[in-house]
Amino acid sequence: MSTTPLTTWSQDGFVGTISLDNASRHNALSHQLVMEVIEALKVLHEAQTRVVVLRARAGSKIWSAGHDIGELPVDGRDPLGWNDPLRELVRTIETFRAPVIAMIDGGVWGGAVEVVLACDIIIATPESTFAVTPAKLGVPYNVSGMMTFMSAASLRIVKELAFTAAPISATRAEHVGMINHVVASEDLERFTQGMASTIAANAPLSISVMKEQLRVLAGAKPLTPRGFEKVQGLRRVVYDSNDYHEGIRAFKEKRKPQFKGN
Ligand code: LCV
Repeated sequence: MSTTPLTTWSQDGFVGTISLDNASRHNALSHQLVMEVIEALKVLHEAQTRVVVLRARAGSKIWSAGHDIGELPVDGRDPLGWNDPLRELVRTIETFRAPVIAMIDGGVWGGAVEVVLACDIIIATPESTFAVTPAKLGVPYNVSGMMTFMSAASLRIVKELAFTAAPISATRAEHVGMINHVVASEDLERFTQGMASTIAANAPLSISVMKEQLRVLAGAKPLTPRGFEKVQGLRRVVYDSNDYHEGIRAFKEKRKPQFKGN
């Protein structure tokens, strides 16, 4: 693990800001970067922060390239199991006491889309895009991640994003209700800070309770134990497959993968 920090954070009054800052890897969600964000959230929680803005350093062309593909396991282990740092980050954001606003200017890929969708409010520039990539890499997706997607968009949109793995523009994402606002790049910070200040001036306890109520209610989907075991077990078919290895190999070799469906 590098000792150079891959993120920065700050607090101004009741508003906290966490900035992804690893341009050379397009803010890929490596173990280190993710743990730094989780740590920053813990510190901001202790500091009574009432709203957090999660952003990339100004000028980043890519908000985040998603899970660090170099860190995906190739030994038959579940790539996105319960203890994966990315899963922990999603849970930390979802259960963070105060709202987290994702401020996006650039491409958002793979697991980073889930991180963004786990945030409470999403504000993006028209140039931003969102790509759901497991099918491009041959990776199985986790069950709670699927639920995050289903809470963020209609089933039809989730299917299109998941099956094509193609980026969706911020304008379309706003149109289908996946994100809150599309704001021109030059107005993004002012607009986001304005919303953060509005939230910070409101009653924090009322907001944190509503956030938790909405999280519990949105996740209250009836599912039999057998149904859960089925959707969870299905994932193994993918991470045990040749295509899973091919997807990761192809990315590392900078070529198009040749998927065979086994
Ligand atoms: C490690 C990277 C990455 C990266 N990891 O720049 O949701 S799931 O299931 O799919 C989950 C498992 C997941 O989130 O997987 C990751 C999904 N992400 C992607 O599919 C995007 C992968 N990245 C790209 O397609 C390109 O990097 C984009 C289009 C974002 C930017 O292209 P560009 O030509 O501007 P490079 O590809 O040259 O990237 C710069 C360096 O960052 C590394 C990449 O390998 C390269 O390293 P080198 O300088 O050593 O060649 N990099 C980029 N993304 N996710 N490393």
